[in-house]
Amino acid sequence: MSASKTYLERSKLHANPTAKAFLELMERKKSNLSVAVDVTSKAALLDLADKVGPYICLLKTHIDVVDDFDMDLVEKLTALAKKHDFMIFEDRKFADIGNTVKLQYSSGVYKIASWADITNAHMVPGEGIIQGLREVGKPLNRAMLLLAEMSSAGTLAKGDYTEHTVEMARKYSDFVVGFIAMQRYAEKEGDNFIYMTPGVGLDQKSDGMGQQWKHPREVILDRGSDVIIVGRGVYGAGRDPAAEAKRYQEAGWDAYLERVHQK
Ligand code: 5BU
Repeated sequence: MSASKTYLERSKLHANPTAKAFLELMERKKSNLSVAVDVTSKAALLDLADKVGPYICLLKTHIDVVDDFDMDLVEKLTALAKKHDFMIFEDRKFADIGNTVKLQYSSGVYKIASWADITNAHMVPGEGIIQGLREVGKPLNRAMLLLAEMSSAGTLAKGDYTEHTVEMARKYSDFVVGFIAMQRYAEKEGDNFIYMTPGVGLDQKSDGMGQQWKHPREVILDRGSDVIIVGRGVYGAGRDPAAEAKRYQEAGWDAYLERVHQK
């Protein structure tokens, strides 16, 4: 599916209901911005989600960093998702054998499958990880991304590893709807993957701990990704999260418009 097609055109061709709805939502809301809300209290998380909600297509959580997590948080987050029209992506990065990830996805304190529209996994364990997660997620109409590459310096997810990950996504494309990636890959006929890229910032290049930030225009226009994932660029010290989210939304959307009009 060429990068020059609109999100709406691509949504019509998608078989996975969550991916289809997500692509439609992006077009309706004119947003390819996902905000990574890495804060450690329930109140701060809800406050941030409410502030950035109007500008995002996807809220990315690390639910296990919230000190006072409870199911009430999940209820309130899903209510905010309805109010502002966004989806929720739990960036869980599953990385175990199929049987274990099945339990981690469905059970425990977080019961991720019960509320997260999208989650993700590493391919390190092999194909069984997809089979395990798919058993739980497919009946619930959930979607998954595979980590094909990472944004951090020295990442080992590259070359053959990335290529193998793409092959596995093709094999299970009813549930694996895309990638965490740093660029769009060469596509085969029938591919309709959604690419999401973390490590995005308008003002800074690095955090001194291996994170590498790229400009939204580079990510969407030059590298052909579909969604920019932004954390501290939006809510970092001294920033106004709503104003920053609007700024990133505009930067991401302008780059997308330029891309699809470049046919
Ligand atoms: P930042 O504050 O914009 O650097 O936050 C980036 C978020 O994306 C953070 O939640 C990371 O866990 C997440 N991330 C990443 O930075 N790089 C990756 O390769 C992957 C996820 Br996968």
